[in-house]
Amino acid sequence: MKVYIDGKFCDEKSAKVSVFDHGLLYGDGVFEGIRAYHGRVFKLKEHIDRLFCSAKAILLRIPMSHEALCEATLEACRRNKIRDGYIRLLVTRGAGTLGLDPNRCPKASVIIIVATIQLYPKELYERGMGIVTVPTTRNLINAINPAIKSLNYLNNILAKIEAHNAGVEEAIMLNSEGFVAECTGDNIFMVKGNQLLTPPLYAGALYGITRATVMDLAREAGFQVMETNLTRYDLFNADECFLTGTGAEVVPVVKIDGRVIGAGKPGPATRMLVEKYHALTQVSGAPIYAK
Ligand code: PXG
Repeated sequence: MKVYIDGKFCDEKSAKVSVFDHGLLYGDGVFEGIRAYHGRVFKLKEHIDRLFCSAKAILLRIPMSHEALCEATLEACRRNKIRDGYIRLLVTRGAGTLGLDPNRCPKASVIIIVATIQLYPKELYERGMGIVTVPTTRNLINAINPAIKSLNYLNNILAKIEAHNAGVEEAIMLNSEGFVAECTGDNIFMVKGNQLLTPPLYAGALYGITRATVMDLAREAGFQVMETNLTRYDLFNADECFLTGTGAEVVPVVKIDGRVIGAGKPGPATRMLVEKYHALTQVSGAPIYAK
């Protein structure tokens, strides 16, 4: 695979960053995880928009325009002859000194890695997954706001380890007030009657692009979609629950902390959204190759 680093493509073996890069030293940077389907990059503009918002929040100047970054992403797919895949785009503060001061990092680095994607097993979508709430809480919004997709994911990684220790793939993270924030790399939703509910951003959720897409699809299908604080009690008593994310798409959840959710199998609203989301990925996105 060819990796884009600061305007050049190099072989993955020689794709290296400096040990003085503040992305490595301090997790000082931002990133995006993007998918390509059928020769198109899904929601490319939305991902680049969010990258710029994350960068703005940490006072990181991305040394490229929005358009140039979209084009570099498409070119990275072309160089790797990708039609379906996963794109990891990151902007680090760049190489500096061993001290914290970001002013000693003259130029941010832009890296684009294109890869194939490791999907959850198909049966997980058919049977649904079990998840648990973990002890590691979400970062405070007045610390590193979780809306920033920063390179510092240790909070989420700890929660992921705790999920694995409990024998499941994903973890529900609560915020410091005890409300549901989201999972380690996915947003969370519950269905109750005709309502589709998900935690608001101020609860410590990421402004998920899959989240926004699924909310639109649900509204079109006649659901009342609301962002509201949720407790574990609300989730336990939901008709249906599912997770959304670029990698996972829409994944049904059938068990939370040992409580069976709804009928214990993926429900009709979830199945409808899995299908509608999948259908949308097949027909929309920024074309990688000229027609
Ligand atoms: N919450 C968090 C904390 C995320 O990192 C999502 C929700 C879903 O957002 P999108 O925009 O993708 O719908 C994410 C993004 C992984 C992995 O390897 C997943 C994400 C990021 C980094 C790695 O599973 N998901």
